[in-house]
Parts: sequence; structure tokens; C-alpha cells
Amino acid sequence: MNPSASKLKDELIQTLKTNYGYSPEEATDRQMYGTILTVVQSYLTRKRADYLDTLKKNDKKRIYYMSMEFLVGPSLRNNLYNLNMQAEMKQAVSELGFDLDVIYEMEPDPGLGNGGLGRLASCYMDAATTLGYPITGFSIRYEFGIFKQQIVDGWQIEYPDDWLELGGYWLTPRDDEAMEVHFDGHVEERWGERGLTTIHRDYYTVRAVPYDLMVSGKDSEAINCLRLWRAEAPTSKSFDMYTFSRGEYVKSMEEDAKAESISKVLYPADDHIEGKRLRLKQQYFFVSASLQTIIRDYLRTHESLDNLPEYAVIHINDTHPALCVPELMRILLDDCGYEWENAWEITCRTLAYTNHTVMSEALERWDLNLFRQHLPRITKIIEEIDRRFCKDVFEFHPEKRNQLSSMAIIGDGQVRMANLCVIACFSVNGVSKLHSDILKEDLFKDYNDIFPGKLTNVTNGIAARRWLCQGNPLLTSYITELIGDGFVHDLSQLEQLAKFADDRQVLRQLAEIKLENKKMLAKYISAANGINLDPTSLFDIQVKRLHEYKRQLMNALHICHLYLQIKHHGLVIEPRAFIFGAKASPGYYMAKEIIRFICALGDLINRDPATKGMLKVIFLADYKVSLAEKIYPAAEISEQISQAGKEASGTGNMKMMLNGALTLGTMDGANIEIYDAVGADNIFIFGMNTEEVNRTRDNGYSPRAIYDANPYVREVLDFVRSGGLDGKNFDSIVQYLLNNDTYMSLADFESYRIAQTKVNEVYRNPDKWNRMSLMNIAGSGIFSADRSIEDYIRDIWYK
Ligand code: 26Q
Repeated sequence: MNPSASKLKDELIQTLKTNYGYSPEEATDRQMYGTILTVVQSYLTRKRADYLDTLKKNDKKRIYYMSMEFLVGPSLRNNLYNLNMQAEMKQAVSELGFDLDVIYEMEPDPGLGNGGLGRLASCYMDAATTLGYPITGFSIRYEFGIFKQQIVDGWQIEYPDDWLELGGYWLTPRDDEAMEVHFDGHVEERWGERGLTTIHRDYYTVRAVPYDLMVSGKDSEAINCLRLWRAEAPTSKSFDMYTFSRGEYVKSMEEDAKAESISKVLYPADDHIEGKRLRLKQQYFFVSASLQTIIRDYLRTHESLDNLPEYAVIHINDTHPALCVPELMRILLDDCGYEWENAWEITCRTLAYTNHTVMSEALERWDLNLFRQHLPRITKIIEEIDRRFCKDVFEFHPEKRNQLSSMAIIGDGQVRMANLCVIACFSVNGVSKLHSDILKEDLFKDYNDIFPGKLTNVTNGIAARRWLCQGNPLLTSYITELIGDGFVHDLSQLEQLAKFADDRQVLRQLAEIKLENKKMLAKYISAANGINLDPTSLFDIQVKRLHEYKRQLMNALHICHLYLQIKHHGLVIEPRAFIFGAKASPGYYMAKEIIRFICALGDLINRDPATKGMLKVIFLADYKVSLAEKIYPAAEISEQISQAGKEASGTGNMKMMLNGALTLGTMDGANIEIYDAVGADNIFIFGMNTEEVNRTRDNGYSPRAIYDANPYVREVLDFVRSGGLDGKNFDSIVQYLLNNDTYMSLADFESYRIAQTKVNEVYRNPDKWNRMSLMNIAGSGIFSADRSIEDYIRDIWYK
């Protein structure tokens, strides 16, 4: 039974008194915020206790989701929504003289991830919990999440994200469940009664303290847990006494700081991988602490680990937690005394892996010497896995002997994490049809030949209850009016909306709702950027991490082209607001130049009277989950313009479609499945497909020939080169496009330009546009994270 508003009110008053010693009249927003979170947290805790009781009674297989990133986003509204307490809490809070919407805005956005991969992990926690599966997420309690971004004069400036001060309310420290993780030292091998045994000596210990974040599900009994590890120096007094007694007080403090640095900060890169020592320690730290916990819990109710694969599946989210493979082996061999063959079988049958990229610079490889120095025992195990794998291939797959040097785990002095995962895990999946096909036919082809059936696809999905029901209440209530609320738990029911495709009344109402949402976004932008947008202009959105392959630059070049056409050639278009949001990896020079370019373009265009009323360009700083929630409901064009074959899936594309935006995209990632769901008439597709990209690359891509042949391209580049953007120097950009652009923006420019012309034409015809919009909402059901989770359950986790 849900608590009534008056019961909640009483609880808030009591909690406020106990925690702060104040009455509601005396309390600040900040104190009320703390009070509300405490009350909600206590509901979650009690519910969790009940759920744990039910779990004790059944031996349902547990799912462990290992991920270096969980982009959880704000939790208060999500939890109230899931617990069906939103209205009651709003009333209770308001009767005490506060505004729940103001409190919502106070909550920090825990940025424990970079982008898509981290957000996916959180969407899956939500969905699996709603569906009642026992899933536990494991990650790191970064003291600082993804940096806060400010834009000063077009330059990205990074600030630390100190989210714990207000976000820490959701975390329950569990000192009683702390673990120890061992680094460095050396291994000793000894022959004895039990054959060869291995002893790890002279290691140093880092203490891993868990902080639990409870995850609720809509109308669900289940309350699951995201366990975040914090690194600390070991508390062992003897160690401290020893160092202190020798007067090494400062040295002892240094050791503490060294241990704590492991969970200090999230690496803000999702593009190219630098072999950073601390990152490797982060990976082993959270993998080791988590696996020890899983095994210890399992052994509380089971005699041995023989049947572990029937009761537990450990999912590796990209290769970042790939050390699960050797760590599970280590526990089985060294801690539990298993023979290699049995340990290997248990390990392989317990672990599953999802790949999220095919780009070689993003595939994790670690220096073997670095490995050996910090993880001596783990290195030995990996070497043995590799030796046995190579031997097996040599013997049983002689046709692959020539491929062995690329298939091996260790090569060129490096440990290749993807190879380790593919060799060990019982399942390897890509995240969209196209991506999984590329894995099977290209990146992992040789493994696919020797491990038939291991590679599979699970197309990504999104938490529609967050991205539609909570984020877009106006649209949600209208959909409910039209088709009932069955879509909340079964998103495929949105297809019933298709029957209103020619109902002008419905289409008008949808347009009205979109306009309202655009007004709200315009209000935010006016406050944040000081620029007033016309809410009736077309809102054209590209929000995602900044990366060359995502081609924000191509979008910007086209805007520049429109500007020049309007200014000098009398072009008239439907008013359009181009809105960008993107963080660049701090060390990624080109990405930062692209941001500077977009901002310079905006500065020029937004104050030029020649384009007034027709063109606006906005760069929104600090793109994050909570900002995304404001943007998606207002989106009309969803820019998904990556070079074909590069975006593994994309999930922003799904979120915008669900909110009625039309996709302008290439045949890449999940765009292809969006195309399949809505049909060619309801999407704007352009550009080379994967095959054409490969062919163009192989035949020699010549950007200069395009520059010579295409007057529009020439006009834009000449304009930029000649200092057209307020005299600012963008040689870097021009040189890049003409010499180094691996992602061939100029090759797709013309087809992009034509697609944009079509967008403009259709926008002139509101009935047509609104019909397309409706068909997108109606077709978005398959992108529910509930569907993805059911796929994982059926094809991988409970197969
Ligand atoms: C690795 C080592 C060292 C430092 C950083 C990293 C690192 C961190 C994050 C590497 C990659 C990432 C994130 C990748 C990511 O977000 N990939 C996206 O995953 C989404 C969910 O599957 C897809 O929709 C996107 O297409 C994909 O780009």
C-alpha cells in the first residue's frame, strides 16, 4: 500500500526534526531536500529487506552486471515514480511550504559514466528490476564523475564534478562487507602434495568498501542494488604502528593517499585508449572486490562452486571489466583449489561479454610489462589461458594457424582484452543488428568460425519510463488518453497509435504538445545561453559525446552553408534552431576545435540580422542526463549522422524517436532498425552505407576532388579559411577536412545537404510532418530496455 500524502507529511516532519532539529517553517530547501531523500531511502530500504527475504526462498539465477560506468542520472523523481508516490509526495511537500519541482532541480546528476555505454547500464538496471530479475550492478564510487563543462569563448573548460555532497544521500556505506584487493609483489610457485601451488607474496593491499545504491522498478517487488566500491588504505593497525614507530608518519599518509586515488576520478575518455596505470588499477580493483563478494555470497548457500554457472551469470560491459576472466580463474585455482580444466569450464560458462565498438583505437590493449608489475598472478593466468588457446587452435583448427598471431591474447608485448573476452566468455554480443554482423563478419570473424553460435545480437534499448513517462508528462498523458496506459509496461502497445495517423485532431494535439515542450526548452536556453529562440522554429538536435566519427563537424559545415546561401544567395528556409550538446575528452584536440568551430558559427549567425528569424545555433554546455531529459521532449529532428559502420548502436536516436522526433541519419547502428520500424517514408536517410564507405576508402578517398567539384563545399571552406568566422583561425578544421578526415564528411556532404532540403520541405507541411512524428512514436516500441532485457534473459543469461 502506498503511503498517503498526510502520512508522508508526518514522516517528513519527524525526519526533519530528528535530522536537523527544525520545523518545516524554519527549514531551508537544502534541509527539506535531505529530509525527502532520507524518507524515500527508508521506503527503499524496507522494500529491499522484503525482497531479500523472497530471494532467500528461491534459487533464481543471479545476474551480475559489471561496468566501469553507470550513468544513473537523478534518482528522486525516478524512485517516486516507480513507487507510485509522486503525487502524494508533491502534495505533502507543498503542504509543508515547499515545491517538489524545485527540490528535483537540486539533485545532482551522478555522472559516473561518459555516455552511451554508461547510460545503457543504468537503463538495464531499471528494466531488469521492473521485470523482477535479481540483478546487481558493480562499479566504482568515483569521488568525481564526468567533469562539468563550461564554454568560455568557444573553449571547453573542465571542472571537477563533486557530486557526493548532495548525491551521497542515496549511498549506504557497508563497511561490514569490505574486501581486500592485492597489487604488485611477486608470485612463488611450489610443488607439494596438491601439485603446483602458487603464492602471491609482498603485495600491497587496498581496502574496497562498498557503497550501495538501491534501484527501484515500476510496480515491482524487486529492489536491486548497484554496489559502488570505494578504495581505502587498509586499516591494519600493525602496519600503521610499524611505520609510525619508525617515524614515517608522512610516508604512511602517502600510502593512504595512493590507495584512495584508485576511486578518485572517472576517466573522461570514450574514444582512444591510453594505457594509464591508474585505469588498470581501477579495473582490477572493482573486478576483484566484486568477484570475491559474488563467490563469498554464493558459498554461503552452496557447498562448492561446481554449479556456479547455473546460479550466476557475470556480464562484462565492454572489455573494461575483462579481468573478470583471470580473476575468477584465480579464485577457483588459488582460493578454492580447483584444477585448471574444471576452473576453466566454470569460468567460461559463467561469463558473458558485450562489445560496444569496432574502432581499433577504442579496443583496449595493455602493456604486458605494466600488467606483470601490478598484477603478477593475473598475468601468469592470462599467459596460461593464451598458451592453451593457441595450442588448441593449432591442433584442432589447423586452417587458422596463419591467423593465430592476431587471435592470440598476447601479442606485440600487449594484452588484448577483447580477445581475452571472446575466447573465455560463453556469449559475445553486439548492440545492433549491423554492429553484430560486423563483429561476426569482420572484427571477430576468425573466432566466429571456431566458436559457432557464440556471437549474437541484442539490440540496445532505453528506459522508456524515464525518457517518456517521466521526461515528457504532456505526451505521456495524451498517449494514455488515446490508447490507455498499457504501454508503460509494454512499449510495443505504442503501435496502436498508428490508427490515428490520419486523424487531424490527434496530429494537431501532438503538435501542440511539442510546441509546449519547445517553449520549456527555449526558456532554459534563454536563461543558460542568453539567446531567445522562436519556439515555432524547427528544433534540430545533435546531442552526444563529441567525436570525429559522429561528425558534428558535417552538421556545422551544413549550417555554415545555409548561412551563406541565406546571406548571399537569397535562400529562404523554414526557421530553424540547431542545438548541440557535447563533451569532448579533455585531451582530444580535434574534438575541442570542433566545439570552438560550432560556437564561433553560433556567435556569427545569432547576431547577423540577415538570418534573423531564420537561423539560430546553440551550443548547450554540460550535456548530461538531466539536461537530456529537458532536450528530448522538444526535439523535432534527431541528427544521427555518424559514418556508416562506426556507431555501434546509438541510444539517443531511440530516445528522440520515442518523443516524436524524426531521424535524419545514415544507415548506421540502430538507425537501420529505426528505418525498419517506421519505413522509408518516416525517416530521412542519406549518405554512404557501410559497403560504400569501405569501397570509397579502398579506392582512395579524395576530399580535394570533392572540394574542386562541389561549389557549396568550396564556398563554405573558402569562407572559413578566409577568416569568415569573425577572423578566427580555423586552419585546423580546413586542413583536417582536406587531408585527415578518416570519416569522410565531405563525401557525404552533398547527400546530407539534399536530405536537409527535404526536411525543410516537409516541415512546411505540418500535417505531413506530424503524421511522420506520430509514426515514429508508434514504431518505437521495440527499443524498450524491457525488450532488450528479455532478449538477454532468453538468449544469454537464462539460456
Ligand atoms: C577505456 C579505456 C580507458 C579509458 C576509457 C575507456 C572507455 C570508456 C568509455 C572506452 C569506451 C567508453 C564508452 C563507450 C561507449 O559509450 N560506447 C557506446 O555504447 C553505446 C551503448 O551500447 C552505443 O549505443 C554507442 O554506439 C557506443 O558508441
